[in-house]
Amino acid sequence: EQRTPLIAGNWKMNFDHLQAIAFVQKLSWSLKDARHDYTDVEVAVFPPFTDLRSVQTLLSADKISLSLGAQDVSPHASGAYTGDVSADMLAKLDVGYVLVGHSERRQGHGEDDATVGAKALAAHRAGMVPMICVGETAEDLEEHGAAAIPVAQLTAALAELPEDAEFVIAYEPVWAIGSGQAATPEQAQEVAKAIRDALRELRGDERADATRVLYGGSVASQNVAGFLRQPDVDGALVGGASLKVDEFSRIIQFKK
Ligand code: G2H
Repeated sequence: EQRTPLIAGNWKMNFDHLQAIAFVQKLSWSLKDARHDYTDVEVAVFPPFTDLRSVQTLLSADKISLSLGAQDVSPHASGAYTGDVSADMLAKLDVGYVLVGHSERRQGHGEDDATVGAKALAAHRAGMVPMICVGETAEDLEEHGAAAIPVAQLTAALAELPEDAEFVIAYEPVWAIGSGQAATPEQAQEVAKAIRDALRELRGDERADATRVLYGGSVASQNVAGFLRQPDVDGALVGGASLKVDEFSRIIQFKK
């Protein structure tokens, strides 16, 4: 198993483009310092749409080895979809990853599994890697246990994607998001393993072994290593703690 750990910062609706530039500039200094020991960790940021062009320009001008992600994408290719942003528009900005199915989209914007799958497909077609977010609510947990809903959400999304499509999975228990109450490393491992087992069934061993499964939900510098130590957890999707440059710098320098 040779999965490069991925630490992704989901900024959500924070930072205008000037703040974004200042943040990435500062982050790049600590990336350069830290990189000597951590060449095998991929770090990504997911800024709001309006910041992407500025961040892209900075990354390419300063040769900063930070991956770029978008928080959403239109399922449609182009046309009369007021307010939507297409996958091609994102791909042209060197966006490598697109979040799909984040619980804040599922819950706050009524996105169902079909929409999530269509968005994942749009990202894939444009040459980007969808980061498929799955997770159970507190009620789901009580009713179905931890793994059933995430696995069902994953299965539905993958039904829309071609067999050979690459993707990343972010397991984010809804009860752990922004609550300060993260899952335990053991809970994260249990579901990450169930997800990988499902991937084996759905896509075969090679894809299952190559696919990164991240944990998200109140990740911070104090708890990140515990998650990364788990055999089936390959990184973290970080929200609130990715907005403070010192804290995010400590997170990306996690020691196993
Ligand atoms: C979950 C996570 C990042 P936070 O939404 O996607 O946010 O770390 O603030 O719980």
